[in-house]
Amino acid sequence: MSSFLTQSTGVFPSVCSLDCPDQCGLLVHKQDGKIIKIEGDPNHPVTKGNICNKVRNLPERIYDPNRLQFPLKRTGEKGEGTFERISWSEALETIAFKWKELIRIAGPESILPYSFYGNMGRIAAEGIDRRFFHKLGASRLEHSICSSAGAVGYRYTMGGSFGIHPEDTVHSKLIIFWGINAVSTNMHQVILAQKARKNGAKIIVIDVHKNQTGKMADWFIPIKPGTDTALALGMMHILFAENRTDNSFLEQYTVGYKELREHVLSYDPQRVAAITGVPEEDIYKLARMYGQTSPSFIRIGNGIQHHDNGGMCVRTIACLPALTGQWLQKGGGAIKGNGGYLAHHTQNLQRPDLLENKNTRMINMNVIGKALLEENPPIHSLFVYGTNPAVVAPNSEKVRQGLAREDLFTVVHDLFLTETAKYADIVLPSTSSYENTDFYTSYWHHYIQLQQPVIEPYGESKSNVEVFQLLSKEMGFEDQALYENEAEMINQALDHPNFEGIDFERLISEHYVKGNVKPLLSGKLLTPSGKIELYSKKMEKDGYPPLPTYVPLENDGDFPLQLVAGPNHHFLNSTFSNNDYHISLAKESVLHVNTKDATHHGVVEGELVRIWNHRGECRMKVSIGENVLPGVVVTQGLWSNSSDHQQGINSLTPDRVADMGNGATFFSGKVDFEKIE
Ligand SMILES: Nc1nc2c(c(=O)[nH]1)N[C@H]1C(S)=C(S)[C@@H](COP(=O)(O)OP(=O)(O)OC[C@H]3O[C@@H](n4cnc5c(=O)[nH]c(N)nc54)[C@H](O)[C@@H]3O)O[C@H]1N2
Ligand SMILES: Nc1nc2c(c(=O)[nH]1)N[C@H]1C(S)=C(S)[C@@H](COP(=O)(O)OP(=O)(O)OC[C@H]3O[C@@H](n4cnc5c(=O)[nH]c(N)nc54)[C@H](O)[C@@H]3O)O[C@H]1N2
Ligand code: SF4
Ligand SMILES: [Mo]
Repeated sequence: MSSFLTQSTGVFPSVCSLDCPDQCGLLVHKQDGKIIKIEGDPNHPVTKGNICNKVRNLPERIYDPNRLQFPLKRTGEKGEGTFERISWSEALETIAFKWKELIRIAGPESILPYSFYGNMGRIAAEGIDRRFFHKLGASRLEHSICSSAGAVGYRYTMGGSFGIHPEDTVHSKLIIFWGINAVSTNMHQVILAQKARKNGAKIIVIDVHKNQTGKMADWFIPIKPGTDTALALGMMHILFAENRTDNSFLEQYTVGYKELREHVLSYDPQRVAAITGVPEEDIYKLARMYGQTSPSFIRIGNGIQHHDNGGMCVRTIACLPALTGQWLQKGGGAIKGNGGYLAHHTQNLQRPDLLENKNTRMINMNVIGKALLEENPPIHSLFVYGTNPAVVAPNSEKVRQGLAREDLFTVVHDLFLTETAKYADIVLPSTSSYENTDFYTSYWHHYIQLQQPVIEPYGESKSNVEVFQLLSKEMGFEDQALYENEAEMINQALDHPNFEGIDFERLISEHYVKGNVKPLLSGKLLTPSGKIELYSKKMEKDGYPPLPTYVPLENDGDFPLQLVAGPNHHFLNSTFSNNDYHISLAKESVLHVNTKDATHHGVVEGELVRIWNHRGECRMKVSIGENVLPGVVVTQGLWSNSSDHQQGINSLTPDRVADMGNGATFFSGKVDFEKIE
């Protein structure tokens, strides 16, 4: 038993389990066995006691009266949300009976696990589950909804998810937040940037929306959605033309700068201004500031890569720091994601050897609606955990149609009766991460942390580990790997050079431990040449232009407005959008509209509008002003469909896949709107 559980009152170190780069160290206050308060742990080396309001108010979610306590069986129509309580043994027997039958009749690939990072714990999110589904022989899921286009693009240039050390950015003199709403989504990077600003740094924000982050910038640069590649190429054009490049760096650490120099000649500022909407003089000003200031740091966000051309966009921006030799300066360079530094032994943890058929099909999670409706041979069963596809996946009308199939046997394991769970045949209650043992590796800072159970499981809820072990037993699987405990799995995962000398015991005693992180350019990069690839032969082989190239967004139909529907400050994806307290903080969803478009559409501030396109529709109020460019509309938050505020925004978003990584294209959709009389 965890030592924390034996003490009914006390303060216990914990880690935020949400899908957020900051991965804060927390102090959980417990009284009489219940969490009464959550605050930041000042001892965490990077997050230093600061946390967001969402998690400060997390007890409201953990003890939300709507939280699931018991397994449920559906009694009404799919999607309706009528269920009755059943026992765990009935739930497990029902699932195993159905799956054994499906495996016999249609083969194991007729079963599809569908998951994401509602809990970032390595064992919960991509450990025990992988072992189980490998053994089962289920179809595999391509986990591409979040950052895969950008990750692939960045990898072509830099070899993997390796950027600079966040703590070093206090030394930066120029910080560009590029397509990231960091005030909401990476608040500790903002704290570091504010420190740098006290030392004289300037902060630039390049975004399609002047949101919280744009408002704190020294210079906000509005840009047309999906055109950032052209802006970066325009900057390169000026840097080369005005001899502002670091040629000895380029010579030693990069491949292809001469080809790039020729190539960017065609991206003259006049042409780039026409593409991006950024005035010519601003392109010059930006390029010159970037060329003159060192160290300079670019925080590359997820926003720019949720587009048809998102992979190429990140690949292109990632070339910029090399042009001025920034990677050798403390606080110079970029961060897209730093997950590479804390990569663990995934084979040990996930045990792909348990999967007999190495050709098992792979389903892209971004097209789950289409897959449920059209995949052949069909998917007959879906097991959803750690995600809420009815709300978060694109083109959600299709997703809901797929989930509504009478011949689809769906199981959802979650803490709440989410929109997705309402379509389930069986719902299993999940513990929160504060009830589990797991380890966490940030994709921004360099620390690994341990979560030990602070409270007993809520009601009859069970962790992912327990659920997959019970299912293994029920299925009659005997492999030892399916029954190992958390400490054993953690030690197997940490058997990796990044974690030399770190094991479960050390995580218990130290709680926050730094991975074995080496400076980025101290050895060869993981690109084919070992250098920064401005010209990439590998891209050419993979069917892309070998040099950074601007490709316009796909035609998304004859609608006048580009819709950018991103995260909400008070939610974490759809998490918290079903908790009254957090809804009260977020108030209501609004559509930000430029004054010109509002006039053109005949709407005034606060009016309710219907937004639609060929995929679906939803409703919300308009907020009119100059925070978005004409031709662009923005809304924030993955609200539950059933909340009064709006129908799901993803009814409108495209399920096309991006240029790289089969990534999502949430922000490349077009819409129109009209006033509701
Ligand atoms: N509060 C809160 N924090 C979160 C989340 C949340 O839901 N709420 N979600 C978490 C997750 S899973 C992720 S992936 C991250 C995402 O967080 P971020 O990396 O910040 O990504 P987004 O918020 O999706 O988009 C960032 C910005 O890109 C802008 N943008 C969209 N298209 C373009 C474009 O073409 N060009 C430019 N320059 N800008 C563009 C958007 O207006 C937005 O301000 O946040 C994590 N943190
Ligand atoms: N329009 C639009 N759509 C988007 C985005 C956008 O910017 N705009 N962002 C996209 C991005 S970047 C992402 S990452 C996705 C993410 O979307 P999701 O991965 O679906 O994230 P959440 O909505 O937070 O849902 C996580 C679910 O996991 C549950 N959960 C938490 N802990 C556990 C656990 O330990 N076990 C189990 N079984 N369940 C648990 C939570 O209760 C919650 O219901 O959304 C994508 N969708
Ligand atoms: S959501 Fe992000 S900022 Fe908030 S506590 Fe968790 S890791 Fe920290
Ligand atoms: Mo994400």
